[in-house]
Amino acid sequence: MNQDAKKYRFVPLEFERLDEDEMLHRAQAFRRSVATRRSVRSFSDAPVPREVIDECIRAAGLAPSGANRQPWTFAVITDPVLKAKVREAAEKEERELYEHRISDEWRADLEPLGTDWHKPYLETAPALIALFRHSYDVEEGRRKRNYYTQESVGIALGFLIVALHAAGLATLTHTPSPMGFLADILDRPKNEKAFVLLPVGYPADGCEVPDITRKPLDEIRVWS
Ligand code: IYR
Repeated sequence: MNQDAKKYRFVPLEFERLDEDEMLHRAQAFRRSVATRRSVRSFSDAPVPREVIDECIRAAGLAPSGANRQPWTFAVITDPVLKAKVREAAEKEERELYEHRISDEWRADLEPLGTDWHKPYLETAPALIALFRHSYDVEEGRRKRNYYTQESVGIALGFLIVALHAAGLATLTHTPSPMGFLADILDRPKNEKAFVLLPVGYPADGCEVPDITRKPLDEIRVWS
């Protein structure tokens, strides 16, 4: 299989070697920028420019992926009718989750964040990005394998969240559970599995977020 696959042409890497002061400066600037990113659950209904979202998806599409298979689809939903359908289906699953499926430990862990099954932001946010993972692809009628799809799509999601934040937009990393309804509503092919649903927009006026802390470096990093 794949005996006729051509090797890539190799080209010089575009790479700028920075001096160490500049490296630290840029690392600090990036860290300060991502430090202001928060998961938002209260959105304004103000529309967001399509080209900004497209540009951020372009950035997400630059993420590394197993064998460069790029096993992802970013489905952007702005149609109010579709958003209402998504909300209805998500709330149905989430109600079931919160009322029956959730373990006591999980419920206790979510309690301080104050989340529940109500997901009004799925209609309020001007755009929802449903990210689909291609467990495989179909090429010329044949099933083509993808590799490390969870890792690849997870990295692309990270790029996307950071790109949207850099563009001045807020997101929520929402994982309705289970989320098979997204593929149904959006009519995605069978090889695509919903990975995450990302409401995107501006925070509502007076939006509040929990005053969480992040683990200090000493707790998350070991050198050897
Ligand atoms: N999917 C649910 C529950 C939930 C789970 C985790 I882990 C969170 O960090 C937040 C919520 C929901 O979206 O409410």
